[in-house]
Amino acid sequence: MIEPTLDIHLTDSDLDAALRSDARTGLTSTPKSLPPKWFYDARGSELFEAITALPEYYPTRTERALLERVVGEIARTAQAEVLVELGSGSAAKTRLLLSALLSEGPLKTYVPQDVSVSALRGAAQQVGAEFPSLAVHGVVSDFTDTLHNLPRGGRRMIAFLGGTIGNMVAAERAEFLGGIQQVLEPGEQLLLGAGLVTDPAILVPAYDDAAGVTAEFNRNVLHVLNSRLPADFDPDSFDHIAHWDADNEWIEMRLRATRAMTVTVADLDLTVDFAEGEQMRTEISAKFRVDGLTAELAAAGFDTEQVWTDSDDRFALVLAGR
Ligand code: AVJ
Repeated sequence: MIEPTLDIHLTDSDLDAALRSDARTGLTSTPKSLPPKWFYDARGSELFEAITALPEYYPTRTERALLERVVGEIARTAQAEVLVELGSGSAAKTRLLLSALLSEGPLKTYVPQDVSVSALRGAAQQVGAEFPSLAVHGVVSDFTDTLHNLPRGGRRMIAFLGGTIGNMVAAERAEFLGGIQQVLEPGEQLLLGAGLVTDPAILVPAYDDAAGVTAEFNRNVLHVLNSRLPADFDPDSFDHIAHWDADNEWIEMRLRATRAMTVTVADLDLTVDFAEGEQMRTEISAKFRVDGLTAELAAAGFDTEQVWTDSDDRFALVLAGR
């Protein structure tokens, strides 16, 4: 096994500063909002893992089944020497991609990128043990602003899976895709996983499950603020809302104050008033149409090479070249 390396471009104090800035901006805006990236402390990541196993939450298993079906084709087309995985999440997807890229092509290096050092150490350990011929080069960074920190050299494929692109509004996606396009060399590729617009009767329960796991995941952002700022939110006084916004074609998650409250955020010297019934946005999860997705990729300078969708047209994998 080749000893894994880890580049750290984002420290705990950078993350702390970002949390403070996001909390101040979001809690003093009208309407209030918080960015979804702060869901994912250890408990939030566990809750998300639990979500992916819920009967109502189809995206993860749909993407995984689709990837299983087409990963050989992707690997033969891509002929990647380096797999860069942005926001490297589930080990199951990674394993599928790595073994296909190894058996169908010249893969030599795996570059997982994440904001969490511990997640990356875990990934490096697992992948190193299972694929001893691969060099693992972890990158701790925020994928939205540190693309230029990705290692160069060797034909790369950048994978951005899971539908996380849906957490960005159109302008953010344009900037993000444009940034990826700029760091890629001609002939390198992006593999993008994105949720598709589907029946709201399927979509809404996926974000509002009967067991209440998504509600707890949503409220977890308040626990994160409580422990890290610290703040004194009473998470149980907020209801979970999952709303399908048909105009924007996104699911919007919100927290709704069930009573009037004043919240104190000690480190920010901030007190925040919530009216009874006030709603705070915590996430958008945009869903796409294949035409729209390829148009956004084209606008960012990508050439869509192939699009695969599942048989219910709920999820798409897109291979795009620079
Ligand atoms: C991990 C961002 C893809 O938007 O579906 C799951 C997060 N939010 N349930 C998504 C999430 C509520 C998820 N992503």
